[in-house]
Amino acid sequence: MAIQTIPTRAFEGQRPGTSGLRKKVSVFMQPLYLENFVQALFDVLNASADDGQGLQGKTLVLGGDGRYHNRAAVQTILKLAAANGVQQVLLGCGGILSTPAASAVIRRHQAFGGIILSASHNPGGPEGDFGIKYNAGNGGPANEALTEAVYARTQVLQTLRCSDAADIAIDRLGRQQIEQMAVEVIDPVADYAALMRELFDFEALRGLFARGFRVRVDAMHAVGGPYAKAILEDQLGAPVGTVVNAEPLQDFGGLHPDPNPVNAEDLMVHMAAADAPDFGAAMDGDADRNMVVGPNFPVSPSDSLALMTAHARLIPGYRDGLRGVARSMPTSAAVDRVAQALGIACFETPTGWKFFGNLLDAGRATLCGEESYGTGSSHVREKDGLWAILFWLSLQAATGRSVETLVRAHWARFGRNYYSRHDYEAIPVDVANALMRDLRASLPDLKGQVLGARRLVLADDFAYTDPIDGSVSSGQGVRLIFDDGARVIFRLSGTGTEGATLRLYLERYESDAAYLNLPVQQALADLAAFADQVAGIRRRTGMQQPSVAT
Ligand code: VG1
Ligand code: CO
Repeated sequence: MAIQTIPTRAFEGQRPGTSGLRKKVSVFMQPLYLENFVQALFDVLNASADDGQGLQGKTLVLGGDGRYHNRAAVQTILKLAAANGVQQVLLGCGGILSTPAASAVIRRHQAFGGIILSASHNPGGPEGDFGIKYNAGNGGPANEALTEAVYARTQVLQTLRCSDAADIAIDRLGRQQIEQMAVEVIDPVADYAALMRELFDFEALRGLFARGFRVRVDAMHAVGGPYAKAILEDQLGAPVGTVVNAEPLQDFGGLHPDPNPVNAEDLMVHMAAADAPDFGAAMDGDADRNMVVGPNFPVSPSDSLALMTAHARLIPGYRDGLRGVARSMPTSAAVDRVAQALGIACFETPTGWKFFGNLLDAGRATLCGEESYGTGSSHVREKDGLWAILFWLSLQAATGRSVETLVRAHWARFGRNYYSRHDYEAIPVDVANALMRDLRASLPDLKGQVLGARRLVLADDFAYTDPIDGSVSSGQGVRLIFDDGARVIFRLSGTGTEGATLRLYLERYESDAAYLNLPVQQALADLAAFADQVAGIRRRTGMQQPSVAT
């Protein structure tokens, strides 16, 4: 074994997006592409550790969602880590760690940080996507200052340091060695499951299953399967087969591991059947997202966050109440009303979990959520799909009420925020950029416009000042807000790998009991038409309707 110095070169486009660096597998498989990014990361970490020791003496966590290229990438990263001073790596067995589990492992072992290999909800396989992101010692996604520093370094880097050691056995638990670095292969589920036992009343959940409560969790052949099986079937006594598509596959079995009613179609079919289970849920590629569904009754992620907030005290881990809540800007304001009723703070952040980290670390927020099927809490620093599933199961166990009854009672008390996201996918980058540029330029003229009975009172580009460290993130999405609270939001996705994706978010509030049950798209049709009128979506993209509307 020896440490080699290898010449490298700058690659285009190594700037991380909303959640790490995501590219086609073929891009990641170019010689030195992954190496270049990881060496840049290690250079930045070596220069920035508070104790002046860089990665010397430090522990990193490593694992991924098991998609195509995961195993090879793990071996490469280990050899780079060994040559860059890392003392120890905690590696999920088989190279596997769900995103929330990686966060849990970093926190429980007080690691310096961790590398997560995932393109999350993006399709996998040789033709699909791969991704990598760095999480800091709090278990959460690196902040923008760090990801920008890594990007800058990728552009000037000239050499890599890498061990020429043989591959290690990543499927064998226990300790191995590369150069001076120890690799501890750990059970990917154990720490996470222990954390869930601390938060939830497992006895009560066992009772729920013992009484015959029927659940269908669709793991979409992604990394959540082993976690859901271990906790629901092995530890809580749910019947074998409760978790379906449970075996992680490198291409997710050709499914699109993005849990929404469109992509999780099979689950929706089962939940609409006459003999539907009592509760259904799905998770995404790296198991940080969740969709929850009652019989014939999908729950919007924004409503889910609001409901969890309203009932949190029923869960042992949140018995003492919540310090505050946070939602991303495009997420509906349903949770805001609950926070107000509870007398707790509600923060509005840009899209992406990294913006919740400081609020969670400072104890200012306990629950966080995004409209994109993500909810989580201070137990880790990522959103957490299985945690959300256990939360909803616990609510049903504690109240004896169904999903639909819980949600309808919530609307009756707080009113309903009709909500939908329209995605226009794979549009040419220049078309998308021109649309956003022209929209931004037109903002001063939009204020005061009238749509039916409502008037536009705010038209701006969202900027966020982090209340903890004062950092400013601007250009986070165009907001058009009406006097009745209705909102139309535009932003471009930062996780896609093909062209650009325009996300249009529509929301309006309804408190009249006679109008709580409208079809969602119908309830938002005038706002969608307004959005098209001001931004020229159909004219510019040539698309008559969104690729996906959820
Ligand atoms: C999307 C979602 C965002 C989420 C991000 C990562 O980002 O909108 O809410 O945090 O994906 O989720 P964008 O930039 O494409 O809108 V995951 O589960 O893909 O890590
Ligand atoms: Co994800």
